[in-house]
Amino acid sequence: MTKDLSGKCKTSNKAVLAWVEEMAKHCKPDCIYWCNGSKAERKTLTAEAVEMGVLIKLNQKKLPGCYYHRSNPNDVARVEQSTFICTESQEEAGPTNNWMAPKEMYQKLRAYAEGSMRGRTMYVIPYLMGPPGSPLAKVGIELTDSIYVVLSMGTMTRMGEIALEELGTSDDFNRGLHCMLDVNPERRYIAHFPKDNAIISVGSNYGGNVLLGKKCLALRIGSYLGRQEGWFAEHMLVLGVESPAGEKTYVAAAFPSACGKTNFAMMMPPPHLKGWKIWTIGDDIAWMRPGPDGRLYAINPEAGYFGVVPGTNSKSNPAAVQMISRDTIFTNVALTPDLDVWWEGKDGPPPKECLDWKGNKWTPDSEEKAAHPNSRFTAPMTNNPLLAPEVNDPTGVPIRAIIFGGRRSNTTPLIYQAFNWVHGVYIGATMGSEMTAAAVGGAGQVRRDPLAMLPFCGYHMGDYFRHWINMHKTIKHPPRIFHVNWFRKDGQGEFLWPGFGENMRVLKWIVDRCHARTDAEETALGWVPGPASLDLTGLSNFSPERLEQAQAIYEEEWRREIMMQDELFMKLHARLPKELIFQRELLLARL
Ligand code: GTP
Ligand code: SPV
Ligand code: MN
Repeated sequence: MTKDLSGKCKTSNKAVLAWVEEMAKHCKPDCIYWCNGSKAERKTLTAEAVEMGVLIKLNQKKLPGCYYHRSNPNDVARVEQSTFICTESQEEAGPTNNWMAPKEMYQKLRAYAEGSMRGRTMYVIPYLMGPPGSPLAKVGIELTDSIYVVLSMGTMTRMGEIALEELGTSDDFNRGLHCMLDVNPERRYIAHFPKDNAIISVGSNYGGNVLLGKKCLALRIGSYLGRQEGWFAEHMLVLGVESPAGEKTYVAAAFPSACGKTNFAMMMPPPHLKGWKIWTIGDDIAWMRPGPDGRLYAINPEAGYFGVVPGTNSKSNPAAVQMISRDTIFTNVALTPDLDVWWEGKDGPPPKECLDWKGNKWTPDSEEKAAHPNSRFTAPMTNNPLLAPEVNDPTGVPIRAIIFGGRRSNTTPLIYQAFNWVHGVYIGATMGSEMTAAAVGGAGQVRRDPLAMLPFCGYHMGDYFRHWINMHKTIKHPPRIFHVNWFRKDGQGEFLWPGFGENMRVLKWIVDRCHARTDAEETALGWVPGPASLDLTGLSNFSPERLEQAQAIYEEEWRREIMMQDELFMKLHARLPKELIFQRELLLARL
């Protein structure tokens, strides 16, 4: 068992010490380990995780620094039905969130947590979200009995002493408690207490349920604080586009879970546009606030990527292939006999035989998938060959365009631009998308996912729309707003648009629009590229007719779409900004 657990407390912060002591008394671990975030510590803890069987060491010749993890098969994705926002009133959490009174939830979860770390180690993880010294950065402390969480948080955040240094003597830190319990869906709760800046997660050991800096702090608690303090916490990638002339334009994009953020943030332009270059700031979360010059500035609060593995190959995402070839934890992919990893959509042929994500023997004849559709890599951002140097800039980067997008096999065109800010907020608020494996249940069904924040907004969705409309007044030079859909299909069920690196062509039009140097035509939905302004040079098997199909707006489909949007609007009725209802009427009038 535990060999070297000498992690000593390196803080004299009274609030931290008192809280850790209180939680330790309650959870009753055998020992407490304070993470310092050093390389030596990572080495020791990794070796310990291997010894415990939590990780398998992969083939170090092929995959230096890489490890393999299998989660409990009942615990493979976020569980939205177990996620709660515990505000004083249910009204404050709104109709799109599960709610329980804070007192009741504290009581329930404290009972689960009591004594639950007997015989186990409680790890104290101080972590910093955002570049050190950034006015947008925040400190959290996660207490966990999962060594997998420790190692993951070490990659996903700036973990250890750096966070305690940033905190100093302040008591302003997020208090996060994670207890694995027996990893039983019946006792699985991810509970947020926005007023206390606190999170309790029990009964899971997977991704967004337990890496508390990510969805819980950076999005749910973050969005709650952002509304109070005048900033945005969003489910958005952030990237920089460098033109052949060296001009850099920063763009943020909100696509729902498993709808293409990581791929877009790490895009490799096609040969025809090879003078253009993409720089990644972040692939999942953006914290944005107006700067003194009237522009909207964004930081990436994270330090790593927890990305979808299936479909990753040297054609779809060459930068990711390079990034995950070292220092990466693979969760729920397939394991080959030579301790390499495999997944559906990887380069090369499938292995003749391997173990699937559950550890069962798998061959190409097997009916089931070898890798779970929500299998993930956990890789440090410093491995990304496209990492923007600005990622550590405490002031962030000025955003020129915001792109919304969903996964829709019909109805929604490849690209259109909002007429103005409020129209853009309407487009974001009414976003629809087919559900994916990133959350348990409902895969393939279209649902409303406003600004890709349905599972992540820590308060009433109507108030969230209001916040977006109001913020316009504080941003003198607001970003232009766009909507994309990479996933529209033709009559044969094939994607109309080639996607991935070819998305650069759409992004180039967006950037050119921001700099007012390309034309557009007005449609009922918004501005679309003029006849020759979307550059299709060198795109094989893609006729102008196919583009027409990808851009088509069918009145019948849109009338149905607006009816579907009404379901969400009716739910939010009491707090729905009137501006959005006017936008709906204007759209109907234009159709
Ligand atoms: P989360 O981490 O869950 O928030 O997801 P994400 O938005 O970062 O999604 P990601 O980039 O990992 O993509 C998810 C899935 O969409 C993968 O299976 C990709 O292969 C697929 N995908 C991404 N971009 C495109 C595209 O342009 N076209 C098509 N057809 N598929 C895409
Ligand atoms: C998502 O579901 O949007 C993710 C993965 O980014 S998780 O961290 O599990 O939420
Ligand atoms: Mn995400």
